[in-house]
Amino acid sequence: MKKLFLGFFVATFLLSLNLFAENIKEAKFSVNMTCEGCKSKIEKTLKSEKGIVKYNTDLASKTVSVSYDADKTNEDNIKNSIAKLGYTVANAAEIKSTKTDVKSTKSGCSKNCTGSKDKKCND
Ligand SMILES: [Cu+2]
Repeated sequence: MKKLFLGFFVATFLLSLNLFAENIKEAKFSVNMTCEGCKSKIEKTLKSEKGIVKYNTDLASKTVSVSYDADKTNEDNIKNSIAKLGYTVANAAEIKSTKTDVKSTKSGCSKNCTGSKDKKCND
């Protein structure tokens, strides 16, 4: 009887470990991307970034939404990898509190960027 109880306990424990194996979190950033080129540049980086489960970049609202595995990466990592491309990145929450206007700042491809939504910047 004791063995059965122990077996049940171990099974429950293993099951719960499995359930919480993936610690998925969501983050939303405001990024000063200006054209399709910026968008694809950022998407390429997110694709190669480890721990990212899902991402969505929206040029119209200049936002990047990411779902990530919190055991493998964190918000700052993702933020930094976009910033490394030359963009200004702010958390959606930070924008509200500090009123950082990311949208009006120069973008990472501003040298070559056409500034047009439809035209690609040549980098
Ligand atoms: Cu661009």
